[in-house]
Amino acid sequence: MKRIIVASRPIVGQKPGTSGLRKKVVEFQQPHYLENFVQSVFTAVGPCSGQTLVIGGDGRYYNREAIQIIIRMAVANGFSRLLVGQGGILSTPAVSCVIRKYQAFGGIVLSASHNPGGPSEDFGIKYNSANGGPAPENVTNEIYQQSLKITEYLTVEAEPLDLDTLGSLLLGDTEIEIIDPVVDYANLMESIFDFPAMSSLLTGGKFRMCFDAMHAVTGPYAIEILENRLGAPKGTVINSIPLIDFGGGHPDPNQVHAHELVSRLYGDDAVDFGAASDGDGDRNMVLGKEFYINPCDSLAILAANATLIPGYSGGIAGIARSMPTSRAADRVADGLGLKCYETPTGWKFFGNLLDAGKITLCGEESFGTGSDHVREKDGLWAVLFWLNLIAVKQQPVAMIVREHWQLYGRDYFTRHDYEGVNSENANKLIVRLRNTLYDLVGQEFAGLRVESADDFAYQDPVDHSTSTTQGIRIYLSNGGRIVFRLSGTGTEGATLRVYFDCYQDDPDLVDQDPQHALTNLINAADLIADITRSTGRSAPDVIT
Ligand code: VG1
Ligand code: CO
Repeated sequence: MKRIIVASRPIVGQKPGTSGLRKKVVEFQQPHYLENFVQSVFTAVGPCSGQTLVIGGDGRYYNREAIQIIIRMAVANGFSRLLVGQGGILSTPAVSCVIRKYQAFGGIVLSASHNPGGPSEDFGIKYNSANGGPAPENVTNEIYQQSLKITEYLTVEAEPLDLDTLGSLLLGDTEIEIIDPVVDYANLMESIFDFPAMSSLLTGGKFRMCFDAMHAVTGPYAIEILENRLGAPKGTVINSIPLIDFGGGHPDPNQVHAHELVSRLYGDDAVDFGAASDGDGDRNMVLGKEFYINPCDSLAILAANATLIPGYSGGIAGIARSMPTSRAADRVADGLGLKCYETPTGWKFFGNLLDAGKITLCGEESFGTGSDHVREKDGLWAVLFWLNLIAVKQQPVAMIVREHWQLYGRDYFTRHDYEGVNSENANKLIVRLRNTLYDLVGQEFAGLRVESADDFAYQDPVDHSTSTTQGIRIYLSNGGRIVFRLSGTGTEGATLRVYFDCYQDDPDLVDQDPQHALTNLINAADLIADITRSTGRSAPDVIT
């Protein structure tokens, strides 16, 4: 095995976004592209010699090739041990679990999450730190700085390794272990939830569920946990085989993209509970019979009922939600006498709060929910939490949610996405809003007066680092809120996200369609930001 130093030059545009670096596959396949980024990571977080690194991905196109490249570079950079998921597979929460369990130095996750996969689709890479969580902003900034001044990278000459056979091999002085991608994660789930109670629910004959793995990474995890360990009938997990192009689908667990699952929740033969996860297994959507649970409500309900779950029976320390997420969780925190933190979008902002023990549960409106069991959002964990809750409460999903609304009131929520918008126009829209924020206050739009408006800035309560320009917030006279921000995960043009939420505490008015309940906010947003004209779209591409 020969160690080689390859001369290279900076490549523009390697700035990590909301969740790592995401680009089209062809961009990653350019000479030195992946290598430059990986070397920038190792240089930024190093020295790496003698350390353990976890490597895995969601199985999408280019996953295996990228893993071979990263293994060779990790060896050349001095790591003494690599833990690689069999077949190159490790879900995002499983990487987090494995890093923590084996006290690794860090991990590399290969995924573009919910973005489609395939030769002309998306790829991504993300670095996770020793706490198992996405690298915080100071680290991602340093990685970017390194990418701007790189002159060479280190690798070794070696044949591609067999990623499919479990066991250990040596490359130079580095021990490479091909690990079972599922077992550590499944054991962790079994330590948190009441598996006997959930198993009785799933095998009792009265309750049926369907889990849609969307041909992405959660298939093997869901089969092992739901069908093998909990005894749910074979076929409970659909689309369970990870495919490099996700079967041509869009592995985003919402009602638009998980339409096969949604159809199983309707009609005469509807199942009682449905769930789906995304490309890399960190998102979740949960559904009851003919009933959709908004992720903001899900977080609030899990928090309100946490003590019913063995892993949280001693109570929770606090809650956090991303800023655009509705304020439903805040009401539960209030009721429990706990603090609810409001963070910028992206899981990396929860890391310090979790590490410091300030929060136990956290979530985002974008189908992300999690707890201090790992440092990533965790799709299957959320599904198992709901199953455990149903097993204890012995109530249908819809009843659990409606009872919650009766008790706390309902925070109506919806998000409108305008995808693939001209970047210049999208940026202009945000800048225009930012520059006119103070003039907006007092003005009326669609019958609602603007009470206050700001551009969200966050100071981390633990390390006091600040993050500015995290989204424009506009508070209206009906108690409603509109948030505007641009996506940091897309690979084509810009995606404008507009978030709406409004509280309703009249028990007779908590069962409306959110699009209806939020109509005046939606109309106000168009007037405030001139969305139709700026995007050239008469309606959003995706509504969640
Ligand atoms: C989106 C979501 C954000 C989430 C991020 C990563 O980011 O809005 O809440 O944390 O995706 O999720 P953005 O910048 O596009 O709005 V995942 O499942 O892609 O790791
Ligand atoms: Co994801």
